[in-house]
Formats: sequence, structure tokens, C-alpha cells
Amino acid sequence: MKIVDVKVVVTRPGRNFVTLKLTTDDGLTGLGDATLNGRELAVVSYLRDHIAPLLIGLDPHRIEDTWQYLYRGAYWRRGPVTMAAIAAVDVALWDIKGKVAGLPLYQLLGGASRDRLLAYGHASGQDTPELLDSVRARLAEGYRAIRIQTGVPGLKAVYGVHTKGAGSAPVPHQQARPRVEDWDTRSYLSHMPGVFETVRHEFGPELPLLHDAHHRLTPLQAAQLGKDLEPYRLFWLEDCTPAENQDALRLVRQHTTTPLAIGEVFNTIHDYQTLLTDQLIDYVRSAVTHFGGVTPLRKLFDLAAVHQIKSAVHGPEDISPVGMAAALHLDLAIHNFGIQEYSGHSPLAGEVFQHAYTFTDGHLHPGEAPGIGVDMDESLAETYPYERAYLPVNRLHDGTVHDW
Ligand code: EZ4
Ligand code: CO
Repeated sequence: MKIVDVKVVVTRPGRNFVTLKLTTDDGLTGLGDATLNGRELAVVSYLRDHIAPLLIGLDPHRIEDTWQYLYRGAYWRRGPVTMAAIAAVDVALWDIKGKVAGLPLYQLLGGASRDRLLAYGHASGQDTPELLDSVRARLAEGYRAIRIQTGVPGLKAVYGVHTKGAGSAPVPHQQARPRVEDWDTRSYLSHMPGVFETVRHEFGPELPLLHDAHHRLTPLQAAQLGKDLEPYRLFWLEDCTPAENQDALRLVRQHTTTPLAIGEVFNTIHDYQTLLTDQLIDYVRSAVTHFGGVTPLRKLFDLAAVHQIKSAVHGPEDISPVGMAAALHLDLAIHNFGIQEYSGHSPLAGEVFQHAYTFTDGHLHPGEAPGIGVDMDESLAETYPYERAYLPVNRLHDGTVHDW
């Protein structure tokens, strides 16, 4: 079998998605997600201009070899653009292999290790009453674990605020420049413990609660927040410090028993090396889409398992249904599954990408369709053309740029 066609589809059913479609001489097709929020066209060019010519004529069954060929063969390694492009190829090849076998991808990865996958949803509000309403809305949708994000007195912006019709993930801004948000770490640190106290008081001690600090704290600030939140027994504190410095987590770890999750902006296993071997975190957060695909993420999870660290695949709306499906197959197969982030997609995205996976009673399942179980309606996709969009940027009160 040979790859005979490589197509990159860019579509915006509510938001931008980049999808790779490979076709074999047997007429089989495979899909892979290559969406890099706010920098989409860089990956499109990487795939169309540099990778597509290399794939024509290759045997689609050689997944590991193709991965190494694209990763090592480029000489220039790592980084979100490269790894999103390689991820799309990897997932599309797994999709094809599943279709050849007539099996859902999770069966090729060793079969199911559980019956269903616990998901967490996003609750957020400008103030605490609005946040409590948002938690109630998620509970009504069936969620059994919830991420809490809230406004801080004195600040206009709320990270992760729910936007009607667009889901709860941050909505890219269709303007010449990114939206500017404001930030003040001291106000945030003094406000958050009271928010969790109110949420626990309202919803009791059992509901798993998560919180994302979105890389905004110093190690000492993160250590303090982790200690202050201990009474509320968080499921985890996510991305408490900027992700590049693995040693930052050592200081946080020494001071708090609040579980730590990190890694949605990581691209390779090397970004995690100290974090895993020194057991500085509890959950690894990389997405199939930004980590080079199912093949390397499986290796990361296996290394994490040695250190009693669990999976928690990144699953915001900017991971397409194709990337989400791939994640769910891997989640079902590995032993050290932790939780899966899931905020769903707009109905439009659901029409363009029809998927076999399901969300029921707060749990996901990848379904039984061969491969990853997603079909793309290409003619519908064409009716939603790409529009440039940016994630927001963050500035302190004095105008200094801060991590978003
Ligand atoms: O802000 O995916 O845990 N989830 C997150 C996300 C990220 C977006 C960035 O594109 O932090 O909502
Ligand atoms: Co996050």
C-alpha cells in the first residue's frame, strides 16, 4: 500500500481548524489534526510545502519509521509548528491502519483498559455568583469534574470565561491585533482561596475541582497558592509557573501537597524529563495534536507511569474533533489514564467533523468505528473559510507584558 494523495484542509466552522487528509492507493483515507491556535497557517505551510512531497509513495503502515523520518530527518527538531505537523501525519497513519484492520484505534494500542473516560468541563464567571451558576450548568450537562476559573476584583479579564455559543475555551479575537487583557498576581492570589471556599460550601467536599493558573506565577507564588488551596482538596493546580523551567516545579513541590499538572504547551518527552524522573508533577497535559501524535504521547505516558504520574490530555475547543478522537483512543488503552479535558465543540464543528466518540454522564468513549472514527465533510468545510484570529495577550497595570 502507498500514500497517493496528501491534502491540507483549513476550515472555520466557528473557529479555525487545520486537518491533514492522507489517501492510499487502496482508496483508504486517514485524518490528522494540525491546529495550532493563533498560528495555524505556519503548520499549513510546513505540511503543504515541506512534508506533503515526502509522503507520496510511502507505505502508510510504517508509522514509527515515518515519525522518525520526519522528526530526525528534518534536522531542525521540536517546537509547536513542527510537532503539530508531525502529529497530523502520525494520527492519519494510525487512522488508516485501523481502517485496514477494521478495528478502532484503541484496539491496536492494546485494547481497552477501562469502560469509559472521566472528563472535566470548564466553569467560569466574572464574579462568584456567575461562577456558581456556571458550575450548576456543567453539572446539569452531566460533568462530574469541573475546572473553576473566575474574575478577580479590580481586573476586567477572566481567563477561560464562558462565551455564549462559543463554548468555554478562550475565543480567539478576529482583529488586526490580539485583544489585550489585564492581570495582577497579588489580587489573584488573595482572591482565589475564598472562591474555592464558597464553591466547596455550595457543592460539598466530593466534587473534583480543578484550577488553571495559566503560567502566571513565580515558583514562590505558586507554592503559596498551592498551600492556601490545600483545605479545598483540588484535583489539581494546572500550569502554575511558566512551562519552560522544569526546576521551578521543584520549589512548588517542596511546599504543597496540592496535585500539580503541566504540559499543554510542551512538544516532546524531553520537556518533561526532570518533571517525570524527579516526580515533580502528578499529571501530564500534552495533546496528541501538539506532541507529535499518538506514537510519542504513548511513550510519554509509559515513562510517566514508571513515576506514578497520570495522563490528562489537553482538550480545549482548539483541539479539533479529529485530535480529540485520537486522544480518546489513547486514553482508553493506557493503564495510567487520569482524566480528559473536554469542553465540546460548536454544532457547526460537529457537522464538519462527524465523530463516533460520545459524551454520556460526564464520561467519554471513543466509539467502535474503525480507525479514529471521524469523517470530515470537505464540501461543508469549504464553505467556512479561514479567518486570522489571535489568542489574547496579557499586560500588568503598568503596561508590562505578562504570561497569558
Ligand atoms: O488556553 O487551548 O487547559 N486548557 C487551556 C486552554 C488553552 C488554549 C490555548 O489555545 O489552558 O484553554
Ligand atoms: Co490549561
